[in-house]
Amino acid sequence: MGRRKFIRQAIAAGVASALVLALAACAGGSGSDSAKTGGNAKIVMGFAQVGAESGWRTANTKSIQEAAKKAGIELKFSDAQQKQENQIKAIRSYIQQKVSVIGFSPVVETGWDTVLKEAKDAGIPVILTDRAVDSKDKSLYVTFLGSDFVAEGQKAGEWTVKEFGDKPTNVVELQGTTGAAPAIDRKAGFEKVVAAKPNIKIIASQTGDFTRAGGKQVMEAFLKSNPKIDLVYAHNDDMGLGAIEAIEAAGKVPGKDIKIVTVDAVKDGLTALAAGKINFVVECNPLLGTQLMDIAKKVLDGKTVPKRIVTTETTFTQEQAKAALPTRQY
Ligand code: GYE
Repeated sequence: MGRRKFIRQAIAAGVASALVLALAACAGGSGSDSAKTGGNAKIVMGFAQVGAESGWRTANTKSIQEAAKKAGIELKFSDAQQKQENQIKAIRSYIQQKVSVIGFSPVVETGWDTVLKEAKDAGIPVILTDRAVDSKDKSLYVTFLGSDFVAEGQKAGEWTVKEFGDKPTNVVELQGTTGAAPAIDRKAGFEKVVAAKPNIKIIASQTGDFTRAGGKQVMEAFLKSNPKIDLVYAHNDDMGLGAIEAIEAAGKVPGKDIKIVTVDAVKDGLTALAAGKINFVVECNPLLGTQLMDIAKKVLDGKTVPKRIVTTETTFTQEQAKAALPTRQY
């Protein structure tokens, strides 16, 4: 090969490989931190949390903060006080700050398409955790990490059917936040199971907003207008604990005169279960932090992650609560 030809070829090869490198950088560009920064910049996660409404939420927030620290991820955290408009503002501010990735637990299921599209257009991947959105366009988020809330409702329903058999049973339901995925799904799961038993009737159902105060207030009203209540189905422990206060104030014995089944299995809930004031608890695991950080790293590395990652969970009887409490983390 002549010298000139060799040089020409070498230049062409050099140009081609530079092009490949540039293309690779562009391809990873939509949200890829390493592509944007040359591979060694710190990951910044903006996390739009629901609020601080329950023991579950407190444990979830702690898990996310601790896991971010461990993973070396810088966390920008916002508490929306259970208000959708606050979460939308938080997400917009994360987009403006050009965070690497957004973690998000949507307070309600509907109304997110516009802001999620803004994140997508800015090339920032969104990871849903804990609660889901009902967006038709699944490309608006990378994955949804969290529990199967319908299954949780079904477990509460199955226990109810076993516990009450063919006895005429009046159930009052304390729903979670109106429009929230766990409120919608826990209601549907429970109803699906008890529908097969005409002796079990849901005689009243109202939201207590997932808070202890809300559960207490709604239970007070239920007690006033319903002389015969056999079971409280509370969508979370905190509302169940509020109901206990209302039942005791009305001169009745929770766990005996009126039975209680709840969801979450936080320490306070399991303590009431072990004390016989609650009768059965379905677990919902709030410790999602480590998995969330792992997913964020994978996504920013350009790896694919499953569209849905379901948390594994169990249930607790009074005896099982006693055994679990000494080592319970949350
Ligand atoms: O059950 C409740 C919290 O979204 C699974 O939110 C979560 C729920 C949890 O307020 O305690």
